[in-house]
Amino acid sequence: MKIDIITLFPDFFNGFKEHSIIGRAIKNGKLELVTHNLRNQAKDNYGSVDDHPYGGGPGMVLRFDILLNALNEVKAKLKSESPSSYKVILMTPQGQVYKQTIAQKLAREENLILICGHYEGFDERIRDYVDMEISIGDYVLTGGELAAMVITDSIARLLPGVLGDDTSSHEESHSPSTSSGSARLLEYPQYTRPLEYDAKKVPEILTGGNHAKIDEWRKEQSIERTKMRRPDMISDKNI
Ligand code: 6GU
Repeated sequence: MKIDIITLFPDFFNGFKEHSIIGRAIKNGKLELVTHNLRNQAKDNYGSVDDHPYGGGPGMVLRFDILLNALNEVKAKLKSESPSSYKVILMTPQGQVYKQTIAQKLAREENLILICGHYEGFDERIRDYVDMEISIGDYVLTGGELAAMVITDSIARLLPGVLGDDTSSHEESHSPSTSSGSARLLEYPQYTRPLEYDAKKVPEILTGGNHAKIDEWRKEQSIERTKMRRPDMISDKNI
């Protein structure tokens, strides 16, 4: 999978690209992550990429020509320019609210192109050139970069071979349960050594060696936890 990110702040992604699971996925060739500086599209000596909004109002707006040229440059460098081989995603608080099922769909694409907005926004006309608009939640960020990292991270960990253990991305919170296509449960509680510390003990069932019982306990814990913490995620038909 290749992810191209169009941004005014490519340096934001430096730490993200270098460390931990994402860093390793890039080194191992499972993920290619390329940032493109929108500033390189500027036609004047000042490097300006934004301008005042027509009709007046506060703030600056990212220019349509700058955004479109950046997008076309990225597309031209793809291995295949066939529209079926990539998806263009605009990062905006006005987009569809991101969730795990979207991550799972996007993880099947060959190429993603993420466009990060900044300042007050971008010229409306760029919307006609994107396949999808994504928001990562109901709050406003200063720019799309953090959102682009959230999306990249959530997709990268679903790519084959990126997590050490292939099952670890399946069992956890927010993944579809295997028994029902639509159920989403939070993950059960996990424990490791020491067995007892500060008078707090690990539940006995986990050390008894009865794996059927352990599975049953974990499922119950998942359901209880989801009911308590995220009743919006659950309905009786899902269990
Ligand atoms: Cl994708 N961009 C911005 N600027 N703010 C957001 C967002 C995106 N998602 C949630 N808030």
